[in-house]
Amino acid sequence: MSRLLFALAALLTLAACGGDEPPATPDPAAPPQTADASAAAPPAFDGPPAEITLTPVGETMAYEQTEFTVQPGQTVRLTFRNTATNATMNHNVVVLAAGADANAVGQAAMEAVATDYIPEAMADQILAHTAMAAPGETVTVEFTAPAAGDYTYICTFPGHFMMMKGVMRVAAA
Ligand SMILES: [Cu+2]
Repeated sequence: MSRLLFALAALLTLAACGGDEPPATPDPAAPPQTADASAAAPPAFDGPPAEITLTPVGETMAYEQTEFTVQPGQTVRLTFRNTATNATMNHNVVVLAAGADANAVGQAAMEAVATDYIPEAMADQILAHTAMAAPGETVTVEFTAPAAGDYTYICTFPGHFMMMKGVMRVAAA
């Protein structure tokens, strides 16, 4: 009996080890990691998340809230309620990394139709982004606030970024 159990155990071990999982090697096709914020990682934050809600100004290409403040390392729940009714007024919120070139990201986004106007080649310049919200839709993204500083956010729907922007201020309370 014990011999049978031993054989069974050996078989199971073999099965477990003999899987065709390839060794973990970095996948060259994997998308680049977002936010090169590792250089300035925020300190651990011990507190409730920041609940931030943005809306557009009527049927225009502008955010009602052009700035908000969160704390370094704080969890940010960023919600965008697209209160527009004009069918052409799609919007999103794209929070840019420190030192990102908002114009370059906005320009590249215009070509990024397949990825909902998020330019994947510029992922290292994007901290976080919501999905694109059609009029009447609400979208949310959750992320960790980076180190203290000012971070621009823009809407990357084609043509909007020059007008539709704001600043996320990260500062210790
Ligand atoms: Cu927009």
